[in-house]
Amino acid sequence: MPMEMWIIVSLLLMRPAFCSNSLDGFHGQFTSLNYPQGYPDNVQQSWDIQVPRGYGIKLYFSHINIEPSANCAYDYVQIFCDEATHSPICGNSKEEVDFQVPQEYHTTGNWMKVTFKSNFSNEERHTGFVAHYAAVDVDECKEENPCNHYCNNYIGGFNCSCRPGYFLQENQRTCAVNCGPPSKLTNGRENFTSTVYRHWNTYSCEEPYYELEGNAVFECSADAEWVDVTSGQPTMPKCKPGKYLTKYMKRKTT
Ligand SMILES: [Ca+2]
Ligand SMILES: [Ca+2]
Repeated sequence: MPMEMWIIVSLLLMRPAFCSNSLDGFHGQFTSLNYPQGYPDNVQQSWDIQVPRGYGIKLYFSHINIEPSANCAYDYVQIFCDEATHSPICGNSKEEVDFQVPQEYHTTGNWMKVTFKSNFSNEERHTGFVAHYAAVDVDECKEENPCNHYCNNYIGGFNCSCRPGYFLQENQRTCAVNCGPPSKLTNGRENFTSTVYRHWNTYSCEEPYYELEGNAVFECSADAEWVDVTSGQPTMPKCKPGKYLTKYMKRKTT
């Protein structure tokens, strides 16, 4: 073989093996390169695991045999999930007494990344690892407590429900009472954007012919009743004839 060819072949053999994989099933298994024959030098592998929304991921290793080194500086497996990076893993789960096969890893999000990296040498053969993952339900009611009344967890999701007399708001999370439309004011009008708990209604009169007597601002209370925000009472204000109208009426009667 000519010299040039030898150089090309040597460079190809030395070239790091990059490999990126996507896994999107409900469960699966993956291994380091060439498992169980022993992984090569200069390997970089990564696995992006994605399960459907509403599920988290459980991951565990059934076998690990990676060249041991201080802080796993040489060769290692590493896990990224829930915006956190876990410590690198290396060593041998079978021979080393002190080595503990890592416990299961759990995510609350539906994505996880696993990377494997080997450096330029191994003094002896190391078989690598076997990892298993599965989609598991996330109990959103425990993790987030997203509902203000009842939270109902189910596999792949959750929903909220309300105590009697309340209804679920558009956000599908919070429960509120509904006061219904506020009472009409003779010679006046109502001004409100919503009729549910804690929303306000402001009365006004047909100025300048009528003037408001009493308080203008009412709130939908927890008892599903419009109450005056100042007094807490449901006492309605009134629209009384104003100066113009009083003069006009006087003129008309004289
Ligand atoms: Ca190595
Ligand atoms: Ca769930």
